[in-house]
Amino acid sequence: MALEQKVNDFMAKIIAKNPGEAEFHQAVHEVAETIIPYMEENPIYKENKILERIAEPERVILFRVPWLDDKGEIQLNKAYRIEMNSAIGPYKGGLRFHPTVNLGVLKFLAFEQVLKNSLTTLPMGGGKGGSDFDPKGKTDNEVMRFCQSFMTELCRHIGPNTDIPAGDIGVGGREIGFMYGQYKRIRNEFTGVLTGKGREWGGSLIRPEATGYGATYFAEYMLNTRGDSLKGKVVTISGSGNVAQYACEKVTDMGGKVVTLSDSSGFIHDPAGIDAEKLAFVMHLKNVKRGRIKEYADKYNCEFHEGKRPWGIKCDVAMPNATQNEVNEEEAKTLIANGCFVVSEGANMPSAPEAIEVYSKAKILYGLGKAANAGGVAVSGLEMSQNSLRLSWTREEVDSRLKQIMKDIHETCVKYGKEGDYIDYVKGANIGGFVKVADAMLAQGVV
Ligand code: NDP
Ligand code: 2IT
Repeated sequence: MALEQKVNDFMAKIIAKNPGEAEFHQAVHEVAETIIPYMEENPIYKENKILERIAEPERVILFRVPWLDDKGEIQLNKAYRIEMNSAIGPYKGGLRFHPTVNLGVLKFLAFEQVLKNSLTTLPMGGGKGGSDFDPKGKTDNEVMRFCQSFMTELCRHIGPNTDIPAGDIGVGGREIGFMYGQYKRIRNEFTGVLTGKGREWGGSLIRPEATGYGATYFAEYMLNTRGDSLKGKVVTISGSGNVAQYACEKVTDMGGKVVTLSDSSGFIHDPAGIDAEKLAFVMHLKNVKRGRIKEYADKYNCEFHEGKRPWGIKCDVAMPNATQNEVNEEEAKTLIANGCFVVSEGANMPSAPEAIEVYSKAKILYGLGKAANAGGVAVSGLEMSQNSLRLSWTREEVDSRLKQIMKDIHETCVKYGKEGDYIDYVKGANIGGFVKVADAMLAQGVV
């Protein structure tokens, strides 16, 4: 049977078993395309149905979250925790609070997380969770009451050696604080059950920065393979949240020029570059005032493109740092036509399959999310280590470990993805992440 047919047959079963979960199908398909050929050469994985097993969560927890808004009215949200795979460590992965959250979205994220965590070199299994709660427009008190109600149920299922959640879209320091307080109150224990904690109460230095810094280091390592670097490069970034902010900071530190940022209302284009002072404005606007990116354009007198994404702006490097499927085929073609030759994904699955096809035909340096954005969860792993040691490392210590991990991930991609002069990072990351989990599952029997 031709390989394509094998992938199609495998996907037909996944689709039948998980109806309506489009993002989950998309994530599994991308992995199946590289792992099915690999299993032809390594039949032990096929005989042991490893791919089928890793595409089925070990456990899914679904619960309701009732809470009272400021008017005293009852509000109700749906919430989930997907415990995807614990072959190489406890379940680990973020929580997303966004109105688009549903089972399929969280299963795609949990599936990606298993392979990503394996790539980090640290002993972490994969999970993901969240709720369709929208923090936008809510008061701090409403967010607190929601987080407390959410954790009142979630706390039965997680633990520092079982399942360790963290942040993702809509979950930052404020939400982690409220959830940690409630966990501690119910369980009467001060442990490393969440990562992304504040530095005074068990958090790690560099965790807030880690995803954006890591995706930037990954771009640099990709450029190094062509004897090049970020110095002097024009960079477009989407998003203006946690990942986008620290990517912007690191790119600028490394000599690049960031010319765009966005939110769900549109993007700003600042040809002069978003320097440290302008970024401080963005951080205050987004993290404290919780305002819209358009205010940047008003303040610095540059263009705001309402309802648009930044991929039409000429750049050398693109960093999609907002959300899934935010670069489509047309946008990928435009990027390439404008000379972009590096894509480093801070977001999870931001490029549609057709966009990936375009990158791979053009043979650009394409660092997919599960490799390029693994720095966030890697430093979460380092936060867990520090919590277990009851010590905290310096900024320099954590940053140098982060850099080394991103370098190791890059090397794993090269090891499994090198084809002549070209490095297929999709193939490299998928196989590199898969092998460790698959071997652990083989060793642990039919579980
Ligand atoms: P934040 O909530 O801090 O920021 C998200 C940003 O993306 C905001 O600017 C938001 O705009 C924009 N955005 C979100 N959803 C959409 C949408 N549907 N359409 C357009 N814009 C959107 O999240 P993070 O920065 O933490 O996460 C960004 C991405 O990075 C996600 O894909 C996440 O999974 C991934 N990631 C995060 C890690 C972390 O450690 N935080 C680790 C690894 C990956 P608006 O405010 O208007 O909604
Ligand atoms: O997608 C991700 O890797 C994250 N949101 C971070 C997960 C974590 O546990 O730090």
